[in-house]
Amino acid sequence: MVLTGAGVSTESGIPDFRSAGGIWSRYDPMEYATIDAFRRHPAKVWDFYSKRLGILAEARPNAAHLALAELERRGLVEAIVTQNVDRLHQAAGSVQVIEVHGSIRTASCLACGRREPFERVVELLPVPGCATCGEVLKPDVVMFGELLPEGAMERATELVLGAGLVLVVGTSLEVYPVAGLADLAGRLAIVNMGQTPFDGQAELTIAAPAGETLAGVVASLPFGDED
Ligand code: BV8
Repeated sequence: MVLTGAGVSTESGIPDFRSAGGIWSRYDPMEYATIDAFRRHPAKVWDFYSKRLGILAEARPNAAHLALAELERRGLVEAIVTQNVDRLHQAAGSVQVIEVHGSIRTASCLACGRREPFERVVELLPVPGCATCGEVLKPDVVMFGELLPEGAMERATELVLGAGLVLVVGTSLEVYPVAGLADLAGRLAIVNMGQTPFDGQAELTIAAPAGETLAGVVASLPFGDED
């Protein structure tokens, strides 16, 4: 099974969070990515997200996303657990994708639960309001201090415990509870430019770009997709 983060999408032009020049170097997550910050200043948080929505809407899957989809097609990858909200794994053709930090696909009303699709949310910017009760809609991403989607961690834990290999790609493994999954891995391999707190537990670490590395993995497989 594969656990991915923002580093798998940087080659699609989406900045990550904690690298030099990453999103958190320009925006304080306590001011823009916590549920309390959203409740206090929804317009400010929506301004932050509307900038990201613009970038995410234009982004296309890169060689890393495509390689992971190919590995799933060949039966070598059972599923991807992603912290990304950008939908690029699905756009690359991956089927089994668990979005543990939600997605930008929809936004919901915290008061009455009404849900609006991405395209409608964009029309309602700068501060999308609920057509049912007038409250401000919240992007369906998991903000700091918010619980993860129902069942997501259970499914992710099941996949980690059942996997012959846990392959981590493009995440600093600093955000919980997801980072804790690496602790449960039997065999662990990490493809990540930067260091992670779990490198010492990994059987293999490759500090190289995810695109060329995973494309290289597919190219080096002993058998093609005809088998
Ligand atoms: C929760 C929103 C219950 C979506 C995000 C236990 C200990 C300590 C703290 C906590 C704990 N339990 C809970 C917490 C608090 C908190 C937390 O973990 N804080 C951390 C920062 C200390 N966790 C939570 O709040 C979680 N909720 O626990 O609820 C609860 C409730 C109340 C009170 C307590 C608990 C919710 C966490 C989710 C938060 N939402 N984002 C969005 O806007 O996208 S998190 C944010 O960070 C992103 O979603 C992202 O997914 C996540 C992880 O970041 P990464 O993906 O790893 O990105 P990063 O930039 O860090 O790393 C990228 C890596 O890729 C780098 O290393 C880089 O070198 C590498 N790279 C870059 N390019 C490439 C590459 N590698 C290869 N190739 C490349 N081309």
